[in-house]
Amino acid sequence: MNFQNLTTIENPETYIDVAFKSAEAAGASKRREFVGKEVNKLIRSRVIEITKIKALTKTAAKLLENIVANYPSIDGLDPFYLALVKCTIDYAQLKQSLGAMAWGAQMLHRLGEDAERRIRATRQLEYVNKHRQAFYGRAASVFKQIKKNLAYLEEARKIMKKYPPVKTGIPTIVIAGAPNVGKSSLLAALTGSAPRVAPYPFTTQQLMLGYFETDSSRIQIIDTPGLLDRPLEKRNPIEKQAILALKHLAKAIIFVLDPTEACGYSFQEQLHLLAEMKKEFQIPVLVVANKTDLPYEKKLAEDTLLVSVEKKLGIEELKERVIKIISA
Ligand SMILES: Nc1nc2c(ncn2[C@@H]2O[C@H](COP(=O)(O)OP(=O)(O)OP(=O)(O)O)[C@@H](O)[C@H]2O)c(=O)[nH]1
Ligand SMILES: [Mg+2]
Repeated sequence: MNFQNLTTIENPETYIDVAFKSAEAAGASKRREFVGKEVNKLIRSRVIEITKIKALTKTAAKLLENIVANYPSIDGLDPFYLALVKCTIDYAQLKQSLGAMAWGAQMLHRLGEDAERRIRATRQLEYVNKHRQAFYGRAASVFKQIKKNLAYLEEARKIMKKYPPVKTGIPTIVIAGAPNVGKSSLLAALTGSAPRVAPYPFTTQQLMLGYFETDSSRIQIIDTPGLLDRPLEKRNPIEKQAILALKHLAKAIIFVLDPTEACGYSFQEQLHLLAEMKKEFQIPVLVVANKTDLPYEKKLAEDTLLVSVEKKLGIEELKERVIKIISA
């Protein structure tokens, strides 16, 4: 899903301005058609004002309809993005705001038809202009009534623009683990992408993506913010994003341990987090012990793969294990 290219939602005044300008332009061009022609004043005025009304209705309604059309169709979203929307945006308000755009467009059409009918019915020249003017006022008021909704759609757009451009259709592995254990370093080593790496916890503040090719496919690796061992309801929004990726995208987890405890979290704590993850997500877990270039005393389970991102040890072996899981 492409959230990055959503177009800016403007304030009502901007839309009113665009719509009114198009109405005036259409009116002026219609007026020119009458130059030098002998036409009854009432008829001429009717034609010109109705032209303006139609132009305004069409432009204004189209502006609102386009907002809805350009917005991702929320119900059709992939489960990961739907969950992300629900966790970062007020879903009910979003739906209501999109509904308000449809309401506005419909309202404009109805008001336009109504004004046109009145103008056709009147026999008095001065009423033609009055009806058109009243229509202008009502059309502007429609936009003012949806001011809050426009503002909310713009707010939501700004949030969605920052969503990670995750690909939902390709095999995906999620790197997880306690803070500062070397997850981002590992992503870089596996995929050549360049996430921020720093010697302190919580460096990664959003999902980071990388890819590597195998003979037959492309594999997506997602690096996540460091997780603390705590219940889901206590997790912050960034941790929740990581959980969503694990739940909806991951075919397997690479769980990174730091047996040297240089990360600042005890090995015991890390193992507890690992156990929790295994319980919560019923997918294969590849356990990796990183920083093995440094001394450590902790005993590791037999199936733990020893790596050192720093010394580029064990990376190829890890890639092979990833490919094996993906093709299983
Ligand atoms: N000695 C050693 N240090 C490493 C190794 N891998 C990563 N580091 C260091 O560990 C620190 C944390 O690395 P990151 O890759 O940022 O760790 P992270 O798990 O992504 O951290 P958060 O995003 O904060 O959770 C950095 O200072 C790295 O240079 C390794 O194999 N050996
Ligand atoms: Mg990181």
